[in-house]
Amino acid sequence: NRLSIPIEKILNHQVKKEATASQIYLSLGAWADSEGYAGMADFLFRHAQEERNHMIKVMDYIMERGGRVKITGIDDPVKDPENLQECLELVFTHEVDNTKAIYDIVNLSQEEKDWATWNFAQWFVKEQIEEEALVLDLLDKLKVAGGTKATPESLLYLDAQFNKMEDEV
Ligand code: OFO
Repeated sequence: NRLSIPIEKILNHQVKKEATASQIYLSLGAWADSEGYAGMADFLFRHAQEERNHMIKVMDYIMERGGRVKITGIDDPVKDPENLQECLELVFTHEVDNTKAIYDIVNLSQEEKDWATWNFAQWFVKEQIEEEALVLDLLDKLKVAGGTKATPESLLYLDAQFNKMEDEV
């Protein structure tokens, strides 16, 4: 059976959200690079690509179910952070917001008894657990290094660690 109108709409909304996420990571990556955090910039740019892959995953699913993908404009990304702490907090807030959007898809698919979409959304439910945990881990590392009071030496060390962060899907 084809996607219902409300499910098609919420999935297209998610296509835009993933594109916006990619834009946010690009923007924060550009900020990190300009501040000299090459490792962090590299991590954020790689993650921007990951968000784009998420967008395409949702698009593929819409098309597979006989729906119509609608590509819209993307909102402006967040404004530049003041420091690394704020940068990571912005990323975390964004991921929490995305988790809510995924839960909205799960709820709607349950209401509509669209179990294929419900099942599809579970991949994202799991992904969000990983993404939130990853950012919390980065925030923890920064906290150990002294947070906003971290010395340049510890920030340099930390930045090198970010560069080594594993890529995901
Ligand atoms: Fe950051 O995750 Fe997409 O969905």
